[in-house]
Amino acid sequence: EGVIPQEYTLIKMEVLPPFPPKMSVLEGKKVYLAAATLRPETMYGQTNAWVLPEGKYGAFEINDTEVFVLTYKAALNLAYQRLSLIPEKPSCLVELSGQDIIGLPLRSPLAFNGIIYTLPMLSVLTEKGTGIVTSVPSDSPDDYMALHDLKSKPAFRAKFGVKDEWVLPFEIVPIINHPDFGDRSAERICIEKKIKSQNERDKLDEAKKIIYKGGFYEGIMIVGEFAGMKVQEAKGLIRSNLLEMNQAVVYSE
Ligand code: A2H
Repeated sequence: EGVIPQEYTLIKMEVLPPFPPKMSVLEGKKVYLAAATLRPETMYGQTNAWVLPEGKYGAFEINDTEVFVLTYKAALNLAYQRLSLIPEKPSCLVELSGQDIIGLPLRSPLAFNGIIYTLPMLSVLTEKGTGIVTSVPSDSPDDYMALHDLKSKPAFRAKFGVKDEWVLPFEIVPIINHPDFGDRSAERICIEKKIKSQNERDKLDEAKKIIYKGGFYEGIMIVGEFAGMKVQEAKGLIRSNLLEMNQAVVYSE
């Protein structure tokens, strides 16, 4: 909890019906996993969503028709930002664990993949953002290594009940050209740093530091409406579009 407020974009990842039995009370509602991101311009490259398997989540009423799945803490913050059916009070329809939502199929704004799945990542922090993270393995070393672990380790998939078809068909989608690391900068830096798994926290933090500056200040969009534009310039335009289309909301904490 910093002193300087962090402003995120919450991406509304729509849960596609039919819902599993634990979520049957939500039938007829528009249900979204709400993922907090600082990089809305990367949404073209989404391959999945991340949750913490043992994390505690809930389905909270945002208004008469829309429900967000996220942590209680995030629901409380949203309620104070006028995003709750009951003013200043989270309204939870059902409590869910991360394990309960693994495997949910999603449709997420801008993603070239029409349907993506909810998968486990062990480094998701439930105290930060919404506890839901959208995965862009082209540009995020955390996302790249977590997807790599699931793809390369059948036992890891089995442990969390992850089906092959939620993972194996999904490849890196190049979206940004990085001046030094190319258009799959996260993969490139993870290979160079010989990172073996999502558990190598220090190496991953180093990798992030190395690619982010160049990616953001000198990176060029290679897909989407703003292809050819600098990432730095495209970011605000893409964010405004998402907000205007009601495919995202602002969230600060
Ligand atoms: B970013 P900061 Cl492509 N636990 O979105 C772990 N990580 C979380 C999280 C949580 N509860 N909530 C958000 N995040 C991730 C895209 C992305 C992100 C790219 C590149 C870099 C990047 C796709 N994942 O973040 O600690 C989210 O991942 C680099 C900082 O608040 C979010 O943005 O600074 C970022 O961490 C927020 O991290």
